[in-house]
Amino acid sequence: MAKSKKSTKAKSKAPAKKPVRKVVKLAAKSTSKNTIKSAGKAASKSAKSAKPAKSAKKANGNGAYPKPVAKPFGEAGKALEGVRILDFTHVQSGPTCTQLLAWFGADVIKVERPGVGDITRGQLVDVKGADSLYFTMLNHNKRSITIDSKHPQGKRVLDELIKKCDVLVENFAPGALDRMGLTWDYIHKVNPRMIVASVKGFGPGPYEDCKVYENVAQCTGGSASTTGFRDGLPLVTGAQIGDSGTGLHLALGIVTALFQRNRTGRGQRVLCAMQDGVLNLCRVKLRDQQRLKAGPLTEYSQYGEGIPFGDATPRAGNDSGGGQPGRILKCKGWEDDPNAYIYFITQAPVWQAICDVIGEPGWKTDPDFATPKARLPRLNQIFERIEEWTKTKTKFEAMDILNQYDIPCGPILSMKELAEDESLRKTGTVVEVDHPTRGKYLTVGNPIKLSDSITEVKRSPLLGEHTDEILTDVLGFKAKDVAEIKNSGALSAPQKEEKAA
Ligand code: CAO
Repeated sequence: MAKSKKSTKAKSKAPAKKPVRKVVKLAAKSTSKNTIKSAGKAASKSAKSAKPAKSAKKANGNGAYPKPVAKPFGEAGKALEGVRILDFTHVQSGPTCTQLLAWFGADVIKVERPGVGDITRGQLVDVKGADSLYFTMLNHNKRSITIDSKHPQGKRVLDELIKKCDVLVENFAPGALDRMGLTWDYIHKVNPRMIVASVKGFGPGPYEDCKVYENVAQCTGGSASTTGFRDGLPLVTGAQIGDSGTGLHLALGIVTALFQRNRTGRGQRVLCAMQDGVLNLCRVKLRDQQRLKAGPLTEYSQYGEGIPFGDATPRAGNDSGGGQPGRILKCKGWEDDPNAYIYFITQAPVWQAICDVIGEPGWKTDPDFATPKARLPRLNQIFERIEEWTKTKTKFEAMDILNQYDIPCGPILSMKELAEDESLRKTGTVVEVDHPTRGKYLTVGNPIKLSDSITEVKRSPLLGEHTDEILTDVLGFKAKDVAEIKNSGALSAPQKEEKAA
């Protein structure tokens, strides 16, 4: 804020510059190691000084914390080390969740149908004979075991897994887990400490039995009705807020249930409905729904355009969802490059700097433009004028200039630009992984950085790659039992039809 005040004092022609902050390349300067080190120091400091008072201990019921380990940050094991996950997930929502848990150090055992596996292994295939990117990018750091969960010997293996795991995660269609005989009552009886976490399309109610995919959730969770332009169709977004968004919610639910289990000693069910997850992410649109009662939504473009509001939150194009008006504006080259645009926010504290940058110093004092309230009915005019300026700069030039004055903005980065961004590579947000059948590919690494639990992104497992080691090392089956289970056909693809033909 203090910095912004400085820039607002700038004289009309050339606003006072402060040292350039190259935000796009900023992350390149601070390597992940540096970030981790400093976060680590801060954490270690607070850990040393954090001696909770006796009453505080009682209040939150955590009991005594162990003495801080002496090992350097990042070398004391991973956050979820010791937690074992029975991963019954498929497609995107569930795998997003269990991948995160695996990155935090949980041993994630993915149970897949023999011969087929997670259906995404074979969807959108780009390298013949190799697991698809759809699969590999959602199943890092996991182990794979193939089990026919409806075969009696498969049930035998699953029972042992239930005893040995802490969490069962699934996103089958409603009722599928029960049809396998794995009801909550059954699981809870076999292992009372087991947490059973599920993604479903809907929570209890009229649609609870429906199968749901990403875009259905975006439509039923309020995202589609509020995305797009007022006079156009409802739109779905490219961000997978229904699938990956719900997976994120579920991961938090699981970690929270694990934390509570430390106190209660028992597991519980965790349910995330995709509709609920999307609605949670659309919270501000429900806010606006209620604000409609108090009058028009003045920060929406349609207010300035004199178009009356209906009885539901309208689509607002690229208007900013907050109290600071923003738009996507053309930059130099927009005629040929579909991503030559910048998001520009006319944040009130930097209004004077904006006026100077775009060459409209008179707007700083003009009563029609000087205050946020006065500007609201004139947003189209204002953004058209700003766009005249942004069209003279590339999106990166505009970003560099605007950042000197703390004017919030962001270039529209293409997937190509993100894939090639050096700073994202350095922080481990974009990672190159090697895979035995498909070779090298790029993936998104763990977006959540912990200073004491460093993520190493390991390739996804081949179908059934770890079946033997899980049967023997995790479940302790003797060679005789392994042979019996394998010979029963419970772990392999059925071949009867081929023989008959
Ligand atoms: N052994 C034996 N059978 C197995 C098995 C295994 N290892 N793994 C799965 N199956 C069976 C299931 O038991 C089920 O059989 P029944 O219906 O006969 O009991 C069958 O495979 C199909 O499971 P499904 O209904 O979950 O899969 P689907 O392809 O028909 O539906 C989806 C997919 C995603 C629509 C559905 O699972 C769903 O609605 N899930 C909840 C919401 C969700 O997560 N959606 C997001 C998916 S990501 O876009």
